Amino acid sequence: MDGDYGHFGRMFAEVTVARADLTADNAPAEIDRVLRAMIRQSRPVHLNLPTDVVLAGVPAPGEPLLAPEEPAEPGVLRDFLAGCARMLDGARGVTVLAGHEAERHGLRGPLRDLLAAAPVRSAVFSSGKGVLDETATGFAGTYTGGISDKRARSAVEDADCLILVGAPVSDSVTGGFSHHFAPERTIELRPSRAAAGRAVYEGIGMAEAVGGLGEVLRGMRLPVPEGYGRAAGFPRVTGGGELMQRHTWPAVGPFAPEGSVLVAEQGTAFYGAQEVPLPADARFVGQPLWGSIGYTLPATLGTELAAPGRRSMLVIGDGSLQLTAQELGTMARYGAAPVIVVVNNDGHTAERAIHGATAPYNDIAAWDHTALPAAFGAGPGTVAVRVTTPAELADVLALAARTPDELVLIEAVLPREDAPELLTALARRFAEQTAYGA
Ligand SMILES: Cc1ncc(C[n+]2csc(CCOP(=O)(O)OP(=O)(O)O)c2C)c(N)n1
Ligand SMILES: [Mg+2]
Repeated sequence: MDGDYGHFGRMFAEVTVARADLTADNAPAEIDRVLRAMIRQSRPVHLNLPTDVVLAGVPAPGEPLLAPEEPAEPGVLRDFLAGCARMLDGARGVTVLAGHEAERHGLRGPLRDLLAAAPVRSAVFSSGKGVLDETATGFAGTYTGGISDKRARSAVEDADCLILVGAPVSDSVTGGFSHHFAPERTIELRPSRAAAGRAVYEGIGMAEAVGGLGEVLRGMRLPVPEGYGRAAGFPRVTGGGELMQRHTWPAVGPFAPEGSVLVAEQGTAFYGAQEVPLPADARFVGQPLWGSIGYTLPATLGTELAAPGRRSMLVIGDGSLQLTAQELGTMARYGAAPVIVVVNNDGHTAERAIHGATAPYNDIAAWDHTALPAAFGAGPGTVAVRVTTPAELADVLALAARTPDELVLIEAVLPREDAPELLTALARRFAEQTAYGA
């Protein structure tokens, strides 16, 4: 309260693509400018609305908020596609690798068409999971650099031509920067910029570039690459013994119905969910880039409210749940009916795998998870069950499928140090990269 009302605007300027302090005079133009940037770039913006401007009258805008997207300069697009054609010509293996910008910029349809244009393999970064049809021929799973399984690694690293679509690199999606993309064999599409090998072309939107690449591919006779067409298998693991991570994800996967949403929180849940092949038209929500735990329970409220007829399944750790658990109350209030699998492994297992396996900062209070829905006001039909064996998990998932209109909370009790292989490998790398003192 030092009288400077600009602090927050200046803070937001660092993490937004446009922002404005509204006045009665500038509001119509500034609101449109900022919202346009938000929609076009699919990134955050900030509008500061002072209380004395809230009720100010302003003229209605005379034109629609969004003019159609500017197409690329025809010459630039032509040069880019010619560069791509030279790289694709004679390629024996072509692979598309998609990241989170592909989903944000609405490329599901264009990418499906691209993959139908030729025998092209496909893979996703963990950040892009869900944007490609995982039931399609040639889908090779999640690529995480040097810690990927053989199939995904070979699809990406042995490709004669790799097409990166909206896939910026970060530590966690690349297995601690252990990825290998040869620049001269890589076509890279990012919002409003495209590169064919080392040549960069400005002003080309991703949808336009994907469409153009589809046409180039359609006109070529690409050979069918080795390994194309084998479906990613998923073993069924059951049994009456103690429930482990390796039982949990194979059980959760087949449960997710077509067109549903799988939301996965950072922690063992996110990496376990990477092993879950999604049914056609399913969506995946996660956020491995910043990985801020507590995000997914409110995000699940969002996915439920956005499309009430569609079911969301959230997989979340006991530690992450404690950051935003109160949103169960908002779910109850709006009658949202997701399936929530709470991984109860007695604290921060993902962090224990990196540093401080027994450190007190990785411990949490032991909550009574199955009591939470009732405490937060969920109705009498709510299902809340604790499971400790694969058979119990299978039973309650079957019950969840029979009760699509009820909130279902499943507390899955798992061993404290058990983690999916992908997380174990990633944590080992992070531990090496951030090793401190002997
Ligand atoms: C806001 C925030 N704080 C801390 C972290 C670091 N962090 C990443 S995973 C994790 C543990 C998550 O524990 P839990 O939800 O129980 O998942 P588990 O790995 O045990 O299944 C923590 C603390 C983070 N990502 N975000
Ligand atoms: Mg935990």
